[in-house]
Amino acid sequence: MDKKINQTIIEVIKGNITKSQLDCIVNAANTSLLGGGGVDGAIHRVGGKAILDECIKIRNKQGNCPVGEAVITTGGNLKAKYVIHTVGPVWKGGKNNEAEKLKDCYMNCMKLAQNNHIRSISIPNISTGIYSYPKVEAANIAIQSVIDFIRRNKSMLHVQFVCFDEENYEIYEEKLKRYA
Ligand code: AR6
Repeated sequence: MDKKINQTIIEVIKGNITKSQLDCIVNAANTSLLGGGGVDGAIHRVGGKAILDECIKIRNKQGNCPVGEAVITTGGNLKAKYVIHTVGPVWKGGKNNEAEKLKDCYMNCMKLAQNNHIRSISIPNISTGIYSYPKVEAANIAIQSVIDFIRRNKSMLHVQFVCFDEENYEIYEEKLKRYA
C-alpha cells in the first residue's frame, strides 16, 4: 500500500531490499561498518567489494560509526546508486535511549539522502532483527520520523519501507493506514 504526503509517496512493501530499483537503499549496519548478518550481509553480498572498500575508507578516516549516525557509499553492483549505512540501537529493555537512537537513524538517513540529492529511498526495519527492537515500537518511530522529515523537507519523492518478514509488513501497513 502507499500514501501521498505532500509531494512524497510513502510505500510499504514486503520483499528483499537488495532488489530495490530506487536511487538509494538503507543498510542496518553495525558500528564497524564491515558487514555482518541479516540485511547487512545481504547488501554486501549482492553489492560486492566496492561497498566494503568504501566502508573501510570511511572507517579509516573517521573510525567506528556511532549508533544513530549514518554514512553513505555507492551501491556497487546493486541497482540502487547509493547505500546509506546506519547503526541502529541494540534493544536493552528501553531505558538506554534506544528510542532516541532509532529516531536518529531515520533522521540522519533522510538528511544524508537529501544532502546527496537522492529522490527515492528504500528503508528496512532497522534494529528489529538481530538487535531485537520490539517491532511495533520500532515501526512507530520509523513512520513518525520519516513523515516528520518529509513534512519539513520537500525534496524526497518516494520513501519505501521494505519489510522482510510478514509480521513487520502487517504492522507497517496498519500504521500507515492510520495516516489517512
Ligand atoms: N531485505 C530487507 N530486510 C531484510 C533483509 C533483506 N534482504 N534481510 C533481513 N531483513 P537485521 P538489525 C530485515 O538483523 O536488527 C547485522 O549483523 C529483518 O527481517 O538485518 O538492525 C549487522 O551487521 C529485520 O526486520 O538488522 C548488525 O550487527 C530487519 O531487516 C546487526 O545485524 C533488520 O534486521 C544489526 O541488527
